[in-house]
Amino acid sequence: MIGGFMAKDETVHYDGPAGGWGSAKGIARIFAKERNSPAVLDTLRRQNKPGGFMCVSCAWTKPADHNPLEFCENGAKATLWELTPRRTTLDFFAKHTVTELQGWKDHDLEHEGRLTHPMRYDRPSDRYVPCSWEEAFTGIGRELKALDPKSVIFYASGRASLETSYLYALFARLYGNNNLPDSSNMCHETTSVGLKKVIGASVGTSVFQDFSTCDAIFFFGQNTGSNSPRFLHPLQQAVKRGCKIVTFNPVREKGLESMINPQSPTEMLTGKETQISCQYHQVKTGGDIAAVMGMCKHIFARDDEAKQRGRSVIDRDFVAQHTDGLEAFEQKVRTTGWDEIERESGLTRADLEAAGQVYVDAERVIGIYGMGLTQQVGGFDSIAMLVNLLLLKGNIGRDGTGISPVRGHSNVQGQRTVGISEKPELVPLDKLAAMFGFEPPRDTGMNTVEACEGMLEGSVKAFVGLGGNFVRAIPEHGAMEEAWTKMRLTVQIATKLNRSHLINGEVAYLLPCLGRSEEDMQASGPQTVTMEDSLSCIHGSVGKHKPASEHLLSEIAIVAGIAKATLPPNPKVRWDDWQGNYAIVRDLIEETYPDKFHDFNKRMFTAGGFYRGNSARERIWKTESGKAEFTVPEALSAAGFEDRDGRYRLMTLRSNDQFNTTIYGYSDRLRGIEGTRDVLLINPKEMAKLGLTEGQMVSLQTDIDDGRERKVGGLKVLPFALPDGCVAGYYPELNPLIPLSLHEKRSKTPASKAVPVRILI
Ligand SMILES: Nc1nc2c(c(=O)[nH]1)N[C@H]1C(S)=C(S)[C@@H](COP(=O)(O)OP(=O)(O)OC[C@H]3O[C@@H](n4cnc5c(=O)[nH]c(N)nc54)[C@H](O)[C@@H]3O)O[C@H]1N2
Ligand SMILES: Nc1nc2c(c(=O)[nH]1)N[C@H]1C(S)=C(S)[C@@H](COP(=O)(O)OP(=O)(O)OC[C@H]3O[C@@H](n4cnc5c(=O)[nH]c(N)nc54)[C@H](O)[C@@H]3O)O[C@H]1N2
Ligand SMILES: [Mo]
Repeated sequence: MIGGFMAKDETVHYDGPAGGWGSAKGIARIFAKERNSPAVLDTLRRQNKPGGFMCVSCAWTKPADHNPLEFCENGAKATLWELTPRRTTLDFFAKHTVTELQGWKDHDLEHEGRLTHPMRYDRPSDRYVPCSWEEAFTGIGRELKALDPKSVIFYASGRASLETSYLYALFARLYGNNNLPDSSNMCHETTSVGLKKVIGASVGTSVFQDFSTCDAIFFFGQNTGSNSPRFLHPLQQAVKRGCKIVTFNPVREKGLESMINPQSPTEMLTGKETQISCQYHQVKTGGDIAAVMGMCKHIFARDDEAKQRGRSVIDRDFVAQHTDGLEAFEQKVRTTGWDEIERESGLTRADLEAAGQVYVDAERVIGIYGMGLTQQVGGFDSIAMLVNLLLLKGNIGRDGTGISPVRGHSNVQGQRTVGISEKPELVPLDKLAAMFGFEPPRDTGMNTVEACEGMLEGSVKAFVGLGGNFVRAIPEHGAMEEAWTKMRLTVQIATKLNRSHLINGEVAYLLPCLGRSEEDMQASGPQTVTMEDSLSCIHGSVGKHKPASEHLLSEIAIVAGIAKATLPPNPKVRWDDWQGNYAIVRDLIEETYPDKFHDFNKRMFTAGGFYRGNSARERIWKTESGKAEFTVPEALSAAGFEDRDGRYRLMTLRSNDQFNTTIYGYSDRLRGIEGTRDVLLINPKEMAKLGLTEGQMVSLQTDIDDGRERKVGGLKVLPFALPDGCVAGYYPELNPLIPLSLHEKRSKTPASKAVPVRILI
């Protein structure tokens, strides 16, 4: 027995469906644990509805035709976590030294509750001490003015609103750099770079309506049940009307197997579950390129047969009119052997032919993907392969079709849309120059990996974090923590205490801000903020809850405060006006991006959000060739390293009880793993090969020979249904194992889903 569930096939396995009573219990547990007040329930009732407050958890869309309660287990947990009555007060900081707190677990740090006062790190006493906002802004401004702007990083973690993000990016450029890495750099940067290259648009092309008309959905490496649970509703409806869902994932994720809709009394009472995937393929991690190659082989074979009957499986008209490069791709598919495909994907020819046949039979197809594809050395090729597959039958730019990456943080896509980018070519700099009367920097800024490299070599001197937990989320944890303390200045804008606040530069500030669910009162009255969801719809969000402390400022007020203390006066740059009325900031966004944001203030409460448009959806291909591009992958494996005896491919996973580095608890309910996160998941066959027994403690060591030892110990062996040669554990605990050099080739997204490791017994 593990965690109350019978082990099945000798592997840890939860037999219940996603959703159902399990999710209701998950919410109740956090409600009790955080001792939230009943007023919080009102916030939940308004969650993700027009005029309400937009969830701080995932970026899944907020449909116009919403459920009576449009939130999921994890969205509720995120809200309850933000609205906790607990406070990390000045007393707490007086009691504990920073060095002592470094020994605390991620869960315990955040569980202390909301930060209440602006603070500065006092090195002699090794404690955070209170400081006034004025002191903080003046102190930060003084430091920034003394530094070379090129040596300063302005990170953002994907949660801050469009208004804050626009001003934050503007501040960095007025100050003098494009060093604007975003959590997206660790996440969907492969998408931004990859889709831009092959279809000329950096975000997905599907809209919500497409899920009501598609005939098949192919799912690659996205864990809907835990990471975007509200998405299970349209999936369940799709299945009920006959849509086929085919999943590729090394892990049998519960949400993609079956669900009970917690919004349906009948389903809850009868326990009737819907099977979600009609085929579930446990592809080897890094094996998706090969898997899609196999499907394409089948499609070409069916097309050859159809030709003899004067027909065609491939949409030749679409291919001729809209695409480039089919010939080279087709040749690659035809010359790649099934033996290679089976070896690299870990799947059989029969499996891949069955998946390919679903594609052949479907008129309208959507391709979904998440971190399973993006966080690989060959992530670009994996995404490009999925696009190849879709292009064969014109499945982009038509109703019921599309490529649909599922984004992470609630506004991570929007942050990029309004200028948080290290890539100046993606930002209308000339327009900014004219609007604000300055010469913006034109050189490319640093992304996350480059910022880390800069810290390691000492060229990066300061870090400003707009949310997030950078030091904990990045690869190369050990060396990075050491390098971090060598910086001159670190500034963290945050709601709760986390590990990144405990590894400080010489001068360090911790600035507490309002959460999105809280009322944001400014000179012109209560404010609205906006965000962009995964399907490119923009929504207004109004926080109504009483702020956690009277000393909190909004993120915009903090950015404005730092900016005013740092920059010389400029009559076109009116921080006080902007801070006093966010509608003026929305006007600036509209002026900068008129195509996407026309009538922004008028449209922001449109039910279901307003769509900001996507050229590829209109079949306008803003690529180098002017067409959608077929791509020949560089290699069949996305892992980017050779298999060797004793070497395993490690995936770092999220549990159902966390939001990134925020650990709500120790229950990965949907995988049946309870009570600990320090685990090594491995299949029974590999366990037998190594002579491992369940519960045995082992260490993992990175199997890369670059002169640096990376090891994590104290991991409990749990038998788990994974493909041979693959092992798994949790992020962020295993981040010390990920070398900074192991990243996607084009986008530099850290390759957190295939790290070469050895198991030390
Ligand atoms: N509750 C909750 N919600 C979240 C988050 C959270 O931590 N908790 N995080 C948010 C953020 S920032 C993001 S980016 C998203 C992340 O959401 P996802 O994109 O779902 O990311 P992960 O859970 O890291 O991994 C996704 C899946 O990839 C699979 N996988 C691993 N390797 C491979 C492979 O080689 N091929 C294939 N096909 N699959 C593979 C894993 O088994 C896992 O099921 O979720 C967002 N939503
Ligand atoms: N090994 C491995 N590493 C990974 C990943 C992986 O799958 N495997 N995933 C990567 C991905 S996809 C991502 S997106 C990154 C996540 O990296 P980050 O976005 O940097 O990390 P989070 O854990 O989301 O940040 C949590 C902190 O944000 C702060 N916070 C919460 N709400 C607010 C708010 O409203 N305002 C402000 N200012 N602060 C707030 C709180 O202080 C909280 O402690 O991690 C990446 N790292
Ligand atoms: Mo993410």
